[in-house]
Amino acid sequence: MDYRMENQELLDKFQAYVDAENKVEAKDWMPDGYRKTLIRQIAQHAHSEVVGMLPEGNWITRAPSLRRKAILLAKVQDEAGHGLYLYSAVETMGVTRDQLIDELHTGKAKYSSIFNYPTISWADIGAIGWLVDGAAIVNQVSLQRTSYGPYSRAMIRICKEESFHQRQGYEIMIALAKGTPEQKRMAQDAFNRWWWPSLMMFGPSDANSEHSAQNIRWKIKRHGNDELRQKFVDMTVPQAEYLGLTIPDPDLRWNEERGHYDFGDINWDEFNQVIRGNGPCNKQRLEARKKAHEDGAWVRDAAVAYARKQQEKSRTGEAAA
Ligand code: BYC
Repeated sequence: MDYRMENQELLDKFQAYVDAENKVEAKDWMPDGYRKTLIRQIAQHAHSEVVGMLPEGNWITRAPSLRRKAILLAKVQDEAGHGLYLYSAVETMGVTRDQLIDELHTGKAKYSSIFNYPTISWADIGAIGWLVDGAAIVNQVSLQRTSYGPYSRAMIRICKEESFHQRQGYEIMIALAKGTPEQKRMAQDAFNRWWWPSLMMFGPSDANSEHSAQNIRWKIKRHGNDELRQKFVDMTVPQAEYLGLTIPDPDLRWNEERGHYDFGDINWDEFNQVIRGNGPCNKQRLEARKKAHEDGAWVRDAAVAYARKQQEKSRTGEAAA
C-alpha cells in the first residue's frame, strides 16, 4: 500500500512521534512506506558489510607482516559481525534472512557501489580503511540517530569499530607515504583509484536522490547525500595533505565564502553503471557470495539439526520429569 493512502490520523501521529525524537520499535505501528524503505536500506547496508569483506579478504594471505595480517583479519571479521547486527535489525521488520540473501544473490537487492572495484596492491588496503571506512563513518555517525531503534542501536556498536578500521587504514597510508619512493607511488596510485568511488558511496546528489526527502522527514536519514559527501571531503583533504599525497581532482580548492572545499564533477555515468551491475567486479563479487553460501550449507544444516535435537531433549526431559 502506498503510505499516502494510509489513515491520515495515524500518519500524523507517527510523524509527531518521530519529530519528538522518539525511537520507533519493531512492534510499533509504522507506515508501510517507512517499513519498506527501511528494509531496503538496512538490507543494502547489511549486504555491503558482507560483500565488503571480499576486496580486503583478497589481501589476508598476502599482508606484508604478521602484525598487518592479524589486524586485517580482525577488521574483516568485524565486517562480518556488522552484517549480522544489520541482518538481525532487518529481521525485526518481518523479513527472513533467507529472503534477504536470495534478493542479494538474484541481483534484486543492491549493495554499496564501492565494493565493485578491485584491490590490486597492498596500498589499496590502506586506502580502503582510510577512505572507505572514513566515508562509512561520516554516513553512519549520522545514522546512529536514525528513528528506527534496532537500526540505531546496531549503528552505535558499528561506529565504535569503524573508527578503529579508519585508523588502521590511515596508519598503512602513513607507513607507505613516508616510506620509499616506490611505496609512496603505490599509496598515490591507490588514492587515485579510490578517491572518486569513495565520493560516490554517499549516493546520488540530493536533486536526484529518490528517497532522501521522505526519509529525512521520517528521520531515517538525518542529512542529505551531498551534505555528508561535503563533510567527508572537508575532513579528508587535510589528511591527504599530511600524507603528502595529491588529491586526484584539479578542481579541488578551498572556498573561503562557503567555508568548504569545492570539488570537481562526479562521474555519475560510472556510478549508474556500477549500481546496475556493470562495475569492474560486480560479477565476481556475486559469484563469490553465492559460492560461500552454498559451501556453508552444511553449517546451517548442522545448526538447525542441533537446535532440533536440543528442543527434543528438553521436551522429553520435561515429559519424564
Ligand atoms: N551504492 O535515493 P537514494 C562499510 C542507490 S559498508 C549502491 O539517495 P537512499 C564497509 C539506492 O539504494 C557501509 N547503491 O537512496 C564494509 C537507491 O536505489 P534503490 C555501506 C546506491 O537509500 C566493509 C538509489 O541509488 N553503507 O562501511 O536514500 C569494508 C537512489 O539513491 C548507492 C551503507 O549502506 C551506493 N553508493 O540513500 C569497509 C549506509 N547510493 O534502493 C567498509 C546505509 C545510492 O531505490 N545506506 N544507491 O534501488 C544509506 O545511508 C543510504 O541508503 C545511501 C543512499 C546514502 C547509500
